[in-house]
Amino acid sequence: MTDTSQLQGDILAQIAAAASPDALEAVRVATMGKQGRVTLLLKTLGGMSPEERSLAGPAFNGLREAVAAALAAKKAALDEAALNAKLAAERQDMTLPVALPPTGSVHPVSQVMDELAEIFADLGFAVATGPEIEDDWHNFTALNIPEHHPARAMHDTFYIAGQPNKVLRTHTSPVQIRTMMGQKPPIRIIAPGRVYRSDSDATHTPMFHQIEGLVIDKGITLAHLRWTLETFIKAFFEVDDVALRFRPSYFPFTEPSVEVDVGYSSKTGKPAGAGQVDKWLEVLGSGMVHPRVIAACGLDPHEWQGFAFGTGVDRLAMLKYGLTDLRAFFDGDGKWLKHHGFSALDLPSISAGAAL
Ligand code: 2NM
Repeated sequence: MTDTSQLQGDILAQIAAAASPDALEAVRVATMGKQGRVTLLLKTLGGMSPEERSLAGPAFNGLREAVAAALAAKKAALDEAALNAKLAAERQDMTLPVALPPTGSVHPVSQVMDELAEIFADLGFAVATGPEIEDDWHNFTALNIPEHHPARAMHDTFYIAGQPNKVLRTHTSPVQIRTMMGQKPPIRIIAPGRVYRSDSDATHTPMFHQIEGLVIDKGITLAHLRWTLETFIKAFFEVDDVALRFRPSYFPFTEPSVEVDVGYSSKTGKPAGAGQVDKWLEVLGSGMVHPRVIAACGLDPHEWQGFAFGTGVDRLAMLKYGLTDLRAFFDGDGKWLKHHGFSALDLPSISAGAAL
């Protein structure tokens, strides 16, 4: 009897001293586990005489119940302490200010690319893309620029060391070639992207951005080209009227070729209708796709005709947003972007209800 109450006091003291769930579990195994002191004690009942058992039985069972109750109570206390500690550690200061808005911004080139994609999407043009490392055939030959043609030298081409037939594309026209070869007309696409020319000064960078457009269908004429470009210029610069000047020019891949000047008003700093024009800016190159180019793509030029045009995205961005220094395009200067009103959260759009 005395032994049992001494053992109970001993075990309850160990339970009380257990400072962690692990320590408490160790006490439980040492007492109530298969080889635990209480378990082994209960097993001795089997070898006792009925008289001994009638005395020891209630005492041992009382011990077992007291130990089990103490273990359960201590476990509950330790669990609650652990939860309280976790809650205290995870406490949030609800008086802190909300997260700051992003401080970066959309780059003018990206903004203009998105605006162009939106304008031409409204006109039914899909966006097409292609590789920036091109083969000689797609970049030149298919565009009616054969080997040794002076236009190859004119393009200041970057070649790839050890790969005589590969170039960094000098324009996005190879995307048009790939499109004409890969899908049946009618075709209406724009091809925006990076292009590369070995040319670097105050107004030229070795990488710049172009967007070219292509329409291939039956009975396409210069009139369709003119309407499309006029509609595009009005939407892009957000003006109701614009004077366009078509000057005869030369590109190997178009015939006839025309350079397109946009009438500008110095007063508004925007394109303007004939009455307000006091200077002309060259903005686009274009023309009717050369029959040899159409044939090179496997189409019958007697059945299919089309127009194409191309322009520099960097230059369009400078004109629209009044940016004067091309070098700033490469600086990643947040203050410059902010100064010119570019924001992180702006959704590029044709905005201002630009009339299409
Ligand atoms: C320009 C100017 C004129 C042009 C032509 C073609 C193709 F693939 F259809 F022949 N793509 N782009 C083109 C025509 C590009 O950029 C100043």
